[in-house]
Amino acid sequence: MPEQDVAAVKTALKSQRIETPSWAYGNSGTRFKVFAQAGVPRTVREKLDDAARVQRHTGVAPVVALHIPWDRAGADDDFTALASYAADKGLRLGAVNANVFQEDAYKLGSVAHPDPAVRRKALDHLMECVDIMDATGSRDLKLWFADGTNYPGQDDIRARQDRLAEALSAVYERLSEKQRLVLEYKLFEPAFYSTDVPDWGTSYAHCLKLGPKARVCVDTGHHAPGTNIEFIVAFLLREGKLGAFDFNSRFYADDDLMAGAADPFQLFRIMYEVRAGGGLEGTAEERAAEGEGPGVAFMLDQCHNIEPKVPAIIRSVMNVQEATAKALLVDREALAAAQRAGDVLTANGVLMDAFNTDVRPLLADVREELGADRDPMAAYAASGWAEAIVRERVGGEQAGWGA
Ligand code: PSV
Ligand code: MN
Ligand code: MN
Repeated sequence: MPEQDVAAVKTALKSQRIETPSWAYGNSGTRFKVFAQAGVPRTVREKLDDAARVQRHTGVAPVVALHIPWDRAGADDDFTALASYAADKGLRLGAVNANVFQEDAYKLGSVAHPDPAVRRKALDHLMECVDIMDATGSRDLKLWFADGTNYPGQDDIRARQDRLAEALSAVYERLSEKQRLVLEYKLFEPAFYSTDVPDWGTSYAHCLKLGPKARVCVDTGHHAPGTNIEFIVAFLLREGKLGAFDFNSRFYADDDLMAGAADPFQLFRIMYEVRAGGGLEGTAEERAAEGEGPGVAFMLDQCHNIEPKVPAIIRSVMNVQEATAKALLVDREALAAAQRAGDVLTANGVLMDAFNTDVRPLLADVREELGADRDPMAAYAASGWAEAIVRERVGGEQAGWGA
């Protein structure tokens, strides 16, 4: 590859920002069991301390997404102070995730609930999340609704869409010009018969009606098996409606495993469509600013139930970087020529050549040039952090789902 091309690939890799989820630092589990791990953060600040380690070793993960109320606890309720704490650690606070799925009131839904009092309560929470964004300087409000029904006839599917649209439009109006909402979809779970935002088409249709500040969030674990996620990505980017990713891996359903663990080839295909759609162009600052370019947020949304959390997050960041590097290595001119000529095998070969390239040395150089570590996993293991947090984080209650 010509030297100037390598330089351009490196520049793009250096400007990528991978946002880590505060909840991935805390304890999590399946509905069968949460296995608590020693050294897990007890406060939001301790989650940020762990995130700062991920950033220190990788150099591309300075943003941390919050989940409310999981990250609303005692002293950390002052989100302006929390944002300065993050800044002191070289971090900034990212997407604010609303949570209208863990209270008894939400048994039959939140914003689509048949009872207006429950809908009001859910909307109040969404509004509160925007207040928090004002304090943290966050751009994105991430909305995922567990709303749906378990049995045919349980509720009116159309009426639920009307209620959903009403709430979305109210919160959309509350956003400032610099803020956005990203609407996440998921095929099923916890609702097993109908889900109110089950797929990208439903999310897209709502976002289109709402306006330019509303975009779709693609969680890679939220589709039916065999879904061509890269097609969805290509389509949404073309329409200017791709707002964010929740990256994770799945073998079966919403497994929330480390991004790139189950299917690195799929992650590469997704990142190639992001690149082709202009999602990697510009500086990190330009991409973070509303209205500038495609503005896609690369977030992780995963849970580390059986593996140590901080290195699992480091590994996930590296996996996203590797997929991105391979996507950037695709020889687009050769690909376009083969496509024009209808040369199926050559076109496919161009993509496979990039996918089969070992990009680890290139990424090691990128990290070194960023002042991070060539081998983040080894550097973390040697840092003593894992042992220190086990020693020091004693007493108190560990953070986890619902805490
Ligand atoms: C729902 O499955 C989801 O993907 C949403 O993004 C939630 O906010 C998150 O998981 C909770 O872990
Ligand atoms: Mn998600
Ligand atoms: Mn999920």
